[in-house]
Amino acid sequence: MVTSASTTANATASATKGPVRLGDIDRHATISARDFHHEYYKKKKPVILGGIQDSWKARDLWTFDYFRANYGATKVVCGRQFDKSVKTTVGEYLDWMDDHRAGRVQDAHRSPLYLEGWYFRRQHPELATHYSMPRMYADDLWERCLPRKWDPKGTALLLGPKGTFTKLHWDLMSTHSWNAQLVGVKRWVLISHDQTDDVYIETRQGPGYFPGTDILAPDLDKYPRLANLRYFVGDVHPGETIFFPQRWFHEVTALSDSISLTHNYVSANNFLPVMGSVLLNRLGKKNI
Ligand SMILES: O=C(O)CCC(=O)C(=O)O
Ligand SMILES: [Fe+2]
Repeated sequence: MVTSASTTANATASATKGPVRLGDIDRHATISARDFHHEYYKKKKPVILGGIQDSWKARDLWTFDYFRANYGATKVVCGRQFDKSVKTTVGEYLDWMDDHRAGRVQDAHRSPLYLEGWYFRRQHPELATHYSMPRMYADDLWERCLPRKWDPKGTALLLGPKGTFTKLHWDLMSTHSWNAQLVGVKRWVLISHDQTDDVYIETRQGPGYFPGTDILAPDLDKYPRLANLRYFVGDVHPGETIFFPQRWFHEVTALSDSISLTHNYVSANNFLPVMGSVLLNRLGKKNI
């Protein structure tokens, strides 16, 4: 059962000028594959789902301590969105998180240093056995049919402290996505692709952060078109998984220390756009 309405502009749509909150992202404690297919997949509508992780080993196993004890020496790159990226190891990053928590480091950026892309599948394939592809997305054509070397690097772990921020963007190559929240809570802001004209190109799919483009705190003098945007919002809690279809813009803030798992995928209803993007990429064209 849907526990929150999502389509009507609510009364909180402020009198003050700025992006308008349309409502909450739909949320279900559980959902049948059939209902998911009809209500969300076919309509290309985002939703937050419980239940998906219930049978996952990762659900209890994946903690900061577990990653420190077992993967401390693994090389990773942090902080890709902001300034220059930092090469480190999982263990060093977690030590940095401890220092950050204790107030021993100063952060000059909009987001604390963020391990936002630990592409673990090649390095540590056993981690991929700790979860299973959600049954609703069983037609993941990328996983099933396409050459592994074309993998768009769409599967990653994200670890970070409270306050990490991912700027508004849409995901690579017109893929659909799911993002499973294992530890901590994240606030997601979602904007439909039919508003693309009012989203500045800087924030589509590319590196770099542009101060003033935050949807929850926009600089409307610098980015006036942001005032036209209509967004949905939802907090994703441990054990919940958010699904969002191709080309939905999203901005994400960690409300507490967080571990999440992201996966981009291809299915029948986005296969052609993804293939178009793959082709453009292989021809060396930017596809944002
Ligand atoms: O969790 C975040 O900070 C961003 C996640 C994201 O953009 C994604 O999963 O596509
Ligand atoms: Fe994303």
